[in-house]
Amino acid sequence: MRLSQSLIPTLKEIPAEAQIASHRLMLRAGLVRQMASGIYAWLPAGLRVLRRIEQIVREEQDAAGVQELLMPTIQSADLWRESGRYEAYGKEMLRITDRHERELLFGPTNEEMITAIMRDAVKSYRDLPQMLYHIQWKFRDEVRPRFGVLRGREFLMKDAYSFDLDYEGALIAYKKFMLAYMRTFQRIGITAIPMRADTGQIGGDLSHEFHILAPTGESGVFYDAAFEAGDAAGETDIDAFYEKMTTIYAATDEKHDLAAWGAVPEERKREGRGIEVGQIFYFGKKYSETMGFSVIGKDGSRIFPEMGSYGIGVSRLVGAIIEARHDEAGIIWPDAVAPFRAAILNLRQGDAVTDKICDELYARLGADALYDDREERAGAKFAEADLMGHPWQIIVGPRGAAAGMVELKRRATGDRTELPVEDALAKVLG
Ligand code: 5CA
Repeated sequence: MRLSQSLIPTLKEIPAEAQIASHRLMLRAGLVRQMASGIYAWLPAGLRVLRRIEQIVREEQDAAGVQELLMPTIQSADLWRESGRYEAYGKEMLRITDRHERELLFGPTNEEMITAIMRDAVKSYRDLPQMLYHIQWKFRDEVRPRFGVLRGREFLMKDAYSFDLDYEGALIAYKKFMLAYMRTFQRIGITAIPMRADTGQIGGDLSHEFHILAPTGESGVFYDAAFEAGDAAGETDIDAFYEKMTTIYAATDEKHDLAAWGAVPEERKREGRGIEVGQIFYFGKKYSETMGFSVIGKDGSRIFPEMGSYGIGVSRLVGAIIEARHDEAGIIWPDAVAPFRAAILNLRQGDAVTDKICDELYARLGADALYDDREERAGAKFAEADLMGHPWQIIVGPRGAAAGMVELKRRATGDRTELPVEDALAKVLG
């Protein structure tokens, strides 16, 4: 994209309404704008990040054998009356009435709907197990929407659901999702730690939250430094992986167990704050029984499937990644989710030599590059590139350009090296 022709409305001033770094930076870097309390428009650069995260999440769900479908945002109240959650959900649910006085709602999650779909389609034990997911906007009328997209009212979630004939099957599904989640976060370029958690509105008795460490996190977390290695997803045996994830100590303050904590060696004890970017639940027959979803077993008996649900906060991740990866100057995007892989900074726009090199770089890098072709001071271009957090900056100044050289800056380390155009391209593309 050419910056001169793009809608990337960066701000120099610090927006007064934003209390934490990620919110300030998302506004300042022109990624989002608030349209109503807790409701955001995703501007072009922000949408690119959201889509990249969504795509990694999708690929890892697909790789784990989970099938994608798409359920609507609007649901009928009657569906939720079947599980008893229509009344129980309370004020967080946005309730809507249509022109025929029919009661609808904007879905905060989809356990009821997926159970109804399965109830209609699946009749025999032969049709199970199944795992399904979708990536869809949710609405929760939070009492206190805050911190930008971290706690919004409208937000993008990947939610998945598993259906099994027995507890053993359901536990295998739970383990598969835990592994898929660790792989997803590793690919995104962040360390997330699974922690035993309460089940809240969703219900059930087994649950883990996945937390990214950041000082501004809403939850207090306690964990064993063994999690800092960040190589958990490399484990190939799923049972060994699950055993490891659930025996090394990690808990949110709600579930903190002082006895177990005492057994962690002093030098490995870590306390901090975390942002919950995902949560998985096993809740057995809670929805299959209340909603009358059963299949005929091998011996002709009626079996109510064992279920679990598995969420990732896709839009929350954008803010959470920035909380974990920024400095005074701006965002430091991990390569995998950056809106642009590289910025091309033309330090003398209109100069035949710098323009020629920049055009060539832009042609080679294509949509992965943001070309700063504005007639701006070099200082302003540097500051804006740092703010936007592109993993690479290719700086093209008149002196180097005359000799076919450019400067390559790595945002994460600040390292700058002068090198020939081809070598810079090879590094950025490599
Ligand atoms: N049905 C289950 C799992 S599919 C469910 O709804 N789980 S949840 O309530 O834990 O939400 C899943 C994820 O969505 C959370 O881990 C969090 O990352 C994200 N999320 C929840 N509420 C919000 C919110 N108000 N704003 C942004 N993200 C949110």
